[in-house]
Amino acid sequence: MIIYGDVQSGNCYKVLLTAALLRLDYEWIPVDILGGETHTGEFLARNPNGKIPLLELDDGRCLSESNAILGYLVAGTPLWREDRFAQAKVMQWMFFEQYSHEPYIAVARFIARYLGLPEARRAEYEAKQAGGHRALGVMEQQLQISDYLVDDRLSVADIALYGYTHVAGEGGFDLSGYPAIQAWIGRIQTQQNYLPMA
Ligand SMILES: N[C@@H](CCC(=O)N[C@@H](CS)C(=O)NCC(=O)O)C(=O)O
Repeated sequence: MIIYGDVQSGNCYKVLLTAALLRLDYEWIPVDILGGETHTGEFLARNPNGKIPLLELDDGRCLSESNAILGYLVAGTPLWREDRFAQAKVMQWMFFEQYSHEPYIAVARFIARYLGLPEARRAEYEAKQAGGHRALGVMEQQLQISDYLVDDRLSVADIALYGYTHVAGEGGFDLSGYPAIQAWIGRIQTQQNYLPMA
């Protein structure tokens, strides 16, 4: 399979980390988002939404949306769950990631890290801080009662949230006030086959 992505992107890193933990083989094709490579005709034929990460299977079928790709990769592995309620809990955290976490933390990080915090986007960057801290607070509350987001075992929900949480500092989010999140980050980093972000 082929993974199209950018090594600085947390959404792409989620896919790379999942592939590493599961020891999956893949070809990596770097895509320059600032250079417009997600909007070429060739790329849009694979993902009409013009975004990475993108997974292309050996038979040519394509899958976009990082968390859908994660779901595809972990099916039938210990990173998914057997129990119906636990499966729904995993999805709950993955939807939370896309609606209540990523739009704040990933976007603030994008403005700071990719764009160099230009004055024209400073107000937007600052407006992202409250929502990001709110999301971190929700995670902190859960991680004070369980080692991982769903039960006491790593699942794909942890990978989905880890992608941008562990680099939240690059978006201006100080994690020192979130001890349970810091401990959880440490637990993920000591997993067998862990792959650090490039
Ligand atoms: N919800 C999508 C978000 C994907 C996304 O925003 N990708 C960014 C990079 S992190 C991108 O491709 N940006 C280029 C563009 O929008 O043109 C996912 O989780 O995969």
